Amino acid sequence: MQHACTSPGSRCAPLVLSLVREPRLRSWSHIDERCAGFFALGMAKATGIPVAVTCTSGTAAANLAPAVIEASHARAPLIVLTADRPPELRDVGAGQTIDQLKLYGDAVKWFSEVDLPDAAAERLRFMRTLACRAYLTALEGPSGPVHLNFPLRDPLVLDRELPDDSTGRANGHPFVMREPPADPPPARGPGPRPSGRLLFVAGAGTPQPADLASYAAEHAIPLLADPLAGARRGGAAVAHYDLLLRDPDFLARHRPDFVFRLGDLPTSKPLRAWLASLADVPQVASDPYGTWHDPDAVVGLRLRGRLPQPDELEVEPGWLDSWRAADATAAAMIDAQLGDELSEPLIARRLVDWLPQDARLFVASSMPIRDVESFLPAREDGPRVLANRGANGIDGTVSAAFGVAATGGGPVALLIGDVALAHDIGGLLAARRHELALTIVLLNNNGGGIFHFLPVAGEADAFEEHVATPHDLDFGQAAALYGCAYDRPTEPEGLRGAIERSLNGGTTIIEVRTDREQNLALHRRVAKAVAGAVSA
Ligand SMILES: Cc1ncc(C[n+]2csc(CCOP(=O)(O)OP(=O)(O)O)c2C)c(N)n1
Ligand SMILES: [Mg+2]
Repeated sequence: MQHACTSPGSRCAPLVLSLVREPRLRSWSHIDERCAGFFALGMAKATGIPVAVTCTSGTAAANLAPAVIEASHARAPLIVLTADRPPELRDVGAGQTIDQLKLYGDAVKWFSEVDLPDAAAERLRFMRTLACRAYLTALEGPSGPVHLNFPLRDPLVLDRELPDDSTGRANGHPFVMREPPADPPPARGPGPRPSGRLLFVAGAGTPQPADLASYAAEHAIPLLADPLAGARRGGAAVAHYDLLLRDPDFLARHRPDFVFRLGDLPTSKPLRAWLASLADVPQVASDPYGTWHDPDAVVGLRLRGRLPQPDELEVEPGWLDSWRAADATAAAMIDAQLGDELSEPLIARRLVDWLPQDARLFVASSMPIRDVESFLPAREDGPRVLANRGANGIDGTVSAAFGVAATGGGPVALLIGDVALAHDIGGLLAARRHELALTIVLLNNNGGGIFHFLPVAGEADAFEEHVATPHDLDFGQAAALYGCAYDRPTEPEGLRGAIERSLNGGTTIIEVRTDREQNLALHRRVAKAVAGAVSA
């Protein structure tokens, strides 16, 4: 373990002090437990290594729930350490006491009510074993959150010396070590022989995405990869499937014979609807964790994360060329339609060009993640894309992005809408308290632009106030309150310059104002132009 997040309180002092005084851990202090949870989540997603998060008793523990739920859906390893009152102080009117047993329900892989600890040798062995078990459980299988609840009695600080503890292993080794999980067997076995028009669909959690991209290119199999898969690259990548698959003509001419799905399902609605309509086409899902992403019940074979063996494949000649030609046409139409005016799709398309190779891009739910999926071109390398797409929440996004920044490595950019930023505005506190740098590109359309794409937009009496929720916030003031720099470019070159300046250090909010209605119209124009050009 490398990182822990703390939040203040009296009951949690023994946990906080233990974490903070452990020299092998870096502890990050947070005021708001919801922010602490998402910050820890961002670190866990970026590193894949379990991160501890601790808090005091009562509603503090409930505030960790959103991050725990996202960690569960996104397979991120979190170790949640909640402080609690001891049994004699539960349900008797003692302050700040709620029922914390199994507080997060099935969202955690494991819950343990920790015994009131004393320092006898056998209790210390139990405690060390418990710690190793929590770590390994969070990490292994599919990764995910675990919850340890600690009843703690006053005085909550040491009132005498700790006895000598000689239970540790030599050389600081873990108390319990476990053999790493074995590789899955080769992906042969039952099911149809893949041949003809093969297709790869890859989402978050795709194992070895670079290998997949080269494999797809080598065997001429179109690869439809969500940017979260890390596989939108190489000679087989089809970047603009979200737009291509809106055209019935294109669908009719590109019916596959065999679909091979890796990782989670991508977000794209047209892609999901299309896969659902291919109920009679053999579909294989390959996922090392056995995650069940099949809302339309069309998958007929599940593999454990491997690709088909090369000698099994027979791919129809010209099949990939047809996809790639359509993708190139789509790209040209997108660029022609977007022109050089600052718009939400243009930023989703070009933001990565303005970031260094080693940057990481965190993308908020709502239109940012959808636009990145639709418009981000295929590229050989470039920023890793991260998001909270396990449970698709707009909450905790700022904190999660700061958590990614806290793990070191290259710079981190966050592409976020105004409602999502307002939701986690307190997350900005991490910039100053932890001196973290984050380039926040804020798409401010004063409300939830996504809802204009949905039928609810027609419910005129309630739509604007209760669904779109305009707030008229002045984010420059938020930047000032939290000690962030602030910029408001109005054209692409200005945005590029602002990003470049921001990358020199510190946290900057770079606000781009857009209009929800115009954004809807622009998306429709692009989709229509792409469909027209591809049909032609
Ligand atoms: C925690 C949570 N609450 C509510 C929602 C529903 N929701 C989805 S998108 C959205 C609006 C987001 O607006 P904004 O961040 O400005 O992005 P835009 O739609 O404008 O791109 C809301 C409220 C959600 N996904 N998560
Ligand atoms: Mg918005």
